[in-house]
Amino acid sequence: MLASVPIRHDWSCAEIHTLLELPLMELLWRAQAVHREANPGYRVQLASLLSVKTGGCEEDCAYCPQSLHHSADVAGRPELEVGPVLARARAAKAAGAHRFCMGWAWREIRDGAPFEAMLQMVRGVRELGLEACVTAGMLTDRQADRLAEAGLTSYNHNLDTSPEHYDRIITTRSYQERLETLQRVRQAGIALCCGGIIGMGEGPQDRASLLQVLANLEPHPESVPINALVAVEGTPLEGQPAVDPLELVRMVATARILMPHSRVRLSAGREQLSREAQILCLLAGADSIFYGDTLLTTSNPAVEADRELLAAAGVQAWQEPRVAACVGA
Ligand code: SAM
Ligand code: DTB
Ligand code: SF4
Repeated sequence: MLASVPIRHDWSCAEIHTLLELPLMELLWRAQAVHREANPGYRVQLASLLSVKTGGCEEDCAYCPQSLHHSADVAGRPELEVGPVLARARAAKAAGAHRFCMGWAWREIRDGAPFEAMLQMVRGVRELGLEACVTAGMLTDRQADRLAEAGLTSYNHNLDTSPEHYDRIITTRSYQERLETLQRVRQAGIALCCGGIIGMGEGPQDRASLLQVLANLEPHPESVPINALVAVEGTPLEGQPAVDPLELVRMVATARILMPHSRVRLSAGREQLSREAQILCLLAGADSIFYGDTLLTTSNPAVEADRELLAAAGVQAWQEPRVAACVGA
């Protein structure tokens, strides 16, 4: 527990909005104070991402190139089997990754052979000594329990945006269903990875409202991915203007202040950021990135570029599970 940073779950939207709009130097100063205490070495977790089941998803998420509803749908890619997935996990580990995240373009987890394969993948990734994360939509209590038994470290399920802006982005699943999924994950004892996306036409109040829902979850999600929209051609959001990098810095800094112990992951959209903007995000409190040249379907900076980025920033990657490295913290 941090000595001087209170952990709160009662943030008001107005308080968060005020933080988001502080003069940048003041916001960075406050975020730094929290970040330096929580993570004095500025160490960064490298998480590699692999799409196991790509495209053909029945949900209509307006940002997503994997939705059946959009002409961007990247259909026709075969679902990956256990062997090739574990080979990719081994390669990610050899390249220095600490967590291996696997994605399924599903509305919800399906029982049967694909779920049994998912469990084998989780076991295999854990046996390699990596943290394992799955993102595959909604799940049942039983599926959450079985994932926990298989050793799953974390389940990613994003809120994506504010409750107020949500209906303009997704109509096939409700905000409430997302919150219930998060609850199921928690009840099974799996760590939560939950965040959102900026750049989808939301206003400053929406960003504050998304952060309010996240920060008022008790406990806070263990990791909070902050994505900038990757505006993919053929999705309804293809024409959205690029996010101002300083807006992303503000989002990261505010998330850090609100959720001092959470891993704040600088996620999609890094390819559009300069090296300097990424370093500002690290300074503002980001302590994790996706590592490897693809996200799920879109590209991400090359491994070599990220090694150079971390070297330029003078920060190190986690090599061991964080609990072991932080005993007593
Ligand atoms: N189908 C599952 C689900 O929706 O939870 C798992 C995969 S889904 C692609 C995981 C997350 O990726 C989404 O919730 C969204 O936050 C993020 N994402 C997808 N497409 C994106 C894009 N074009 N730009 C930024 N983030 C994106
Ligand atoms: C998250 O918040 N962002 C990642 C991960 N969790 C699953 C996904 C980003 C996807 C970007 C678009 C794509 O590559 O398809
Ligand atoms: Fe499907 Fe997930 Fe994409 Fe939504 S974000 S369309 S649920 S793969």
